[in-house]
Amino acid sequence: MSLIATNKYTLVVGLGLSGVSAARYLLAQGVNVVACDTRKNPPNIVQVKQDLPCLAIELGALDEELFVHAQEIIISPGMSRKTAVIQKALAAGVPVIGDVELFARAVQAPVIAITGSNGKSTVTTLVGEMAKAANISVQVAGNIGLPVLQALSSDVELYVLELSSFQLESTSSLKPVVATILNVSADHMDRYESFIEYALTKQRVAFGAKTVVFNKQDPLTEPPIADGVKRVCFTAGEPDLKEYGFSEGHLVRGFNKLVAASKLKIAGKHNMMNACAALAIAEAADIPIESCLAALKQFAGLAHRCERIIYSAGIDYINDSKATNVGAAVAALEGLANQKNIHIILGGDGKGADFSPLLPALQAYAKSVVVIGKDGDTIKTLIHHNIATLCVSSANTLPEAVKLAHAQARDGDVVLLSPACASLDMFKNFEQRGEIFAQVVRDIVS
Ligand code: UMA
Ligand code: ADP
Repeated sequence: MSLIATNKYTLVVGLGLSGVSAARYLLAQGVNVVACDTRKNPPNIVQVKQDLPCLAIELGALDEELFVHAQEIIISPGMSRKTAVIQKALAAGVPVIGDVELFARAVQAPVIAITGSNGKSTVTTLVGEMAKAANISVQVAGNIGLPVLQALSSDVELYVLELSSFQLESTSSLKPVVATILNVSADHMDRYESFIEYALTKQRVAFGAKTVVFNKQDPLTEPPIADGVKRVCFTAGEPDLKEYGFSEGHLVRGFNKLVAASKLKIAGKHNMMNACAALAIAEAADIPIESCLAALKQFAGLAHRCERIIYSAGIDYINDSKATNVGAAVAALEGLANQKNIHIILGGDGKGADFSPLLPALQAYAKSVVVIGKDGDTIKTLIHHNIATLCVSSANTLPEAVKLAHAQARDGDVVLLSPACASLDMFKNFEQRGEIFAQVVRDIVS
């Protein structure tokens, strides 16, 4: 408390990427900033202390006094608003906002805001590429990795932001030119009390939006919005006039064929949805369709998302490490299978998920399953009870799991890492999990 005895201060909670960017931004504006983090050693703390010598830092157990006396709190996305000290501060009347709200207060250029349970990074990147192809000075940022405050610049003509539910919890005045929820399936059930609470948090993306782009097949993606807000929709099926969708092997707008799916470098039904969403968003942001189609034809997808590592001896090895929830793993099974030909590696930290929505896709498309990680046994038991004929084995490590899947695979099969779980119980992040998978696959087949 001595740090703050006499001063008015803004409290930054969390010293990860978002917290450090918020502290840096506020200090540059002459604000008195105190930062705290429950971790005794948050990442890069030595560097942060060196770069921001004026930043007062408190590490370890959170001090309630620091919270209730702050003028404003900037909360990091990884920290829940339900944390006791945050609740105390809110009760004391202290505003609690996130880095995206700070960004919203400062930003001048239009913002496209993209959320959803799956496909955010893919669609955000694709829309960014479409804007680039139209020679727009565009900046992609947010949950995709670059904190929004670090992306603020007067040179930017258009921001394309990927926003997580965690970020949306503490954002209320972004007023995007286009807002979209791509899809809603259960995720982060260790943070939200119910699926509805999670879905409603996603709907915050549409606050003050000029146009809302929604998924016609997923009612939770269409938030209640005021009269006068434009709506554009996309679908995986045949669209109505002025809608984006899929018909006779083509992406279409109404009856108008735009591009054959076979001309694209991305594949799978979920990616066709993503392409339609990106086209609908781009139309709402006035990006010319010719530029959009040129960018779409070039777009090869992102690493760790249904990424082919190698095709060897008639077997496809696919890294879908970014499938950190059940919906993404179902999309991979449905998108990659040719009848029952998939050997899938599942498991990790399920974040409180109900895995049962995996069962129909496993029943239809999986030839074998290997489970790993914290929730591997839960998945194994669920499958044993519901699909007794499906062979499920356990592995202690990912390399062991890859070897087991490989040993069972035959000509025409797919070996797929699509864990339906977060990676943090066994790996630094999903990228490391995907890289280990790819390395083991290469070692095995070479
Ligand atoms: N943490 C503590 N104590 C604290 C503060 C944080 O233990 O006092 C923990 C959190 O629980 C979390 C970790 O530290 O496990 C990082 O949290 P953070 O809020 O400091 O995260 P940042 O480094 O600021 O990164 C965040 C997003 N991370 C989260 O929302 C958890 C990044 O998304 C995002 O790229 C970055 O801001 C820039 O905008 C990552 C993510 O996993 C990729 N997002 C989740 C997802 O996609 O499912 C939502
Ligand atoms: P996010 O940023 O929302 O996590 P990504 O584009 O990084 O989305 O993809 C994450 C996972 O979701 C990958 O496994 C990918 O194959 C899958 N995925 C991508 N788009 C969709 C979609 N429209 N529906 C379901 N799953 C999807």
